[in-house]
Amino acid sequence: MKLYGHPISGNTHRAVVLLNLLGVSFDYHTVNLKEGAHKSPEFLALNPLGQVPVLVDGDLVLRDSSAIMTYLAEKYDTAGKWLPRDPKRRAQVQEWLSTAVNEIQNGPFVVRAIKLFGVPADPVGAANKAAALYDALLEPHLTDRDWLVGDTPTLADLACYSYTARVTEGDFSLEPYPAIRAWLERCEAIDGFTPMMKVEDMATA
Ligand SMILES: N[C@@H](CCC(=O)N[C@@H](CS)C(=O)NCC(=O)O)C(=O)O
Repeated sequence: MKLYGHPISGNTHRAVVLLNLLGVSFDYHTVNLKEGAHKSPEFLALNPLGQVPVLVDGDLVLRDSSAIMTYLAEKYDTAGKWLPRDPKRRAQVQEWLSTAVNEIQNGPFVVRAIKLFGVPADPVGAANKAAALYDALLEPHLTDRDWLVGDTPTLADLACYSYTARVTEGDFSLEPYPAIRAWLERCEAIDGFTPMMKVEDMATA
């Protein structure tokens, strides 16, 4: 199993955190985004979109963090701990996986990408999308529960964690969101949880 990714990519982090929680060994290949390695012919042959992460398992090539998480859970999480078998719970996890690659990608991800990588996008629009997501959905949802789905952490929490934890790197404050901040701390306390590298640590790595 090979994972192509980058240490400060939250989409990569989603895959890494799950691989480690499942105890799956894998070869990690850093794709140097700064030098444009993700647009090289070799990498585009793996993912024509030129994005990380990419998971390669034998002849299977997956180019989407949610698909990677679902695949890993289907293959290795035989007890259904991270991806519940119960249809209702499973659909609820799927709902958050969609939120991770839609609303989180369009809001918190973009907020951070503008600040860190100079991605050309509207900073006010992205911040408004992040605030709308947190105000209307995440903060109220977490006010009276510990985890996004059910009573234990699932793929839903792992998928939504990465860019929410690092949205502050885009100068977006989580101060108004006590329930979200408490949930992030609970995620970080999961036994075997792999922290996501901070940009400041990347600079000195
Ligand atoms: N839908 C993809 C999105 C992946 C993505 O946006 N990757 C970013 C890094 S976190 C990337 O490679 N960006 C480079 C580019 O788009 O040129 C997923 O969930 O894995």
